[in-house]
Amino acid sequence: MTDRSAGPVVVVAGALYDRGRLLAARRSAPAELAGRWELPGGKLEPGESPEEALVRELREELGVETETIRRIPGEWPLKPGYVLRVWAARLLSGDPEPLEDHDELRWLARHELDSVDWLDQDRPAVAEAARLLPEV
Ligand code: 9L3
Ligand code: MG
Repeated sequence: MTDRSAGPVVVVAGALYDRGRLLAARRSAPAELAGRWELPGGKLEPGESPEEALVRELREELGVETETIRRIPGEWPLKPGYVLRVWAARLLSGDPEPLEDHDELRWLARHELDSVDWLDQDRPAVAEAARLLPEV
């Protein structure tokens, strides 16, 4: 049984910015989420800080090295017992590729953010993350 005594399971996601765009990733699994778009990331492992977890997840899923910049304010419920928290991040090296859990990636400018079918839970997080994008 999952020990929830320390609070909800934290899922960290990255608002990864490059040249005025935000990275969107299309999930390939599990079946009920496949085809929907998200800010990439995953669950914290024991002993990790959220920032460490995010850098690891982005390395595993996208094959890139990143650094976190700051937390995007807010916290969004996922399934019961899970919450989503988002950090702004920037690329240090590499070109993101959908190595694990995704089958397509897109860099979206502010005016393109509505062009993909975001996971419901990611929509408010993306709206908050969009505030750091240039106006045009
Ligand atoms: N989730 C939702 N939005 C996100 C991320 C990274 C994750 N931006 C949800 C999907 C899964 C759970 O959190 O139900 C764990 O994510 P993962 O470890 O499968 O990426
Ligand atoms: Mg993931």
